[in-house]
Amino acid sequence: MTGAELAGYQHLYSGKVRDLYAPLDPATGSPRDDELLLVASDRISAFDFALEPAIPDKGAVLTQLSLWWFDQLADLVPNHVVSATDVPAEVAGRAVRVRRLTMLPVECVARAYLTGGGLREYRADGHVSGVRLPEGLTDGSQLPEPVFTPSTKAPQGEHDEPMSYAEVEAAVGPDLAAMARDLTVAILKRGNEIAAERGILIADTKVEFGVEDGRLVLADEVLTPDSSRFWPADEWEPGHPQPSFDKEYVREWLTSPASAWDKDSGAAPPPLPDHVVERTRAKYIEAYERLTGQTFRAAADH
Ligand code: Q0Z
Repeated sequence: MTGAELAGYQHLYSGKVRDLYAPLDPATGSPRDDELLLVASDRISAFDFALEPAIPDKGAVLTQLSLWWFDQLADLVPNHVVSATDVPAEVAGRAVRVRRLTMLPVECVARAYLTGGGLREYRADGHVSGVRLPEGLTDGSQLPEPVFTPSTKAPQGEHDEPMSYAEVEAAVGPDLAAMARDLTVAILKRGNEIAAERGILIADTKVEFGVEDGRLVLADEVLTPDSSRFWPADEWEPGHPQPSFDKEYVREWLTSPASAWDKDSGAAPPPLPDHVVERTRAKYIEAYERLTGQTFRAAADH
């Protein structure tokens, strides 16, 4: 359910798995320019396709996990959260009111383990985002230190392109560039310190910052499985692609003969069977419960 209409809010935008609204001023009926409502849906994507059906409670799990991380990171960086409770009942648990900020025009990525686009860059010339790496690294290798690997914010449906650090400096100025780099790396380090105790590795993460009075404010979602690669620590074995903590069953089924789907055909994937939906839901909840040490409770239905 996209739920484009929310009483008291103007729908602004829908991404593949989330929706953005502006609260309406009750006095004037016009959209406020100082706050937004971020709503996480239960939609899931894989191989760049939105899949069906939705994963029950995924939006709430990711929203609650992000809120928990904002608290864990509060001594490193202020965040955009206004309220997680002053939201419409039909999106309770999966929506957050936030301060509307001027966003940095950069996807701030840090990598602690080598895979994906970072691995492709390393294989080409031994560097990732301008940083020279040791020889002999392979898919899944831990990096000596997390590396800031920023990228462009591509329009929806297009892929983000790597940006050099000099391009980030040119886009936002050297002071904000340095703050964004240092904070992104610090967030991933803190994330991994906490996650390691719970058997999860965070290979890489993408964060978004707003600017307020010349300072950076952590916005959007943070250290969720949709913005980061979570790997089960006990299965970590460099040398091949690592299983995804959350989407392993989805990817395994979609690429198995059981789905009869060819991911390179351009055709839309078939609907996920119930057992894949149920096991995937359980993985999201397991990630939340392992990381936070709290039992996940779904909000009552409305
Ligand atoms: C985030 C996004 C979507 C959720 C804009 N605090 C902020 N101030 C200004 N803009 C944003 C934020 Cl978080 C902002 N996004 C990404 C899209 C649902 C988040 F559809 N876009």
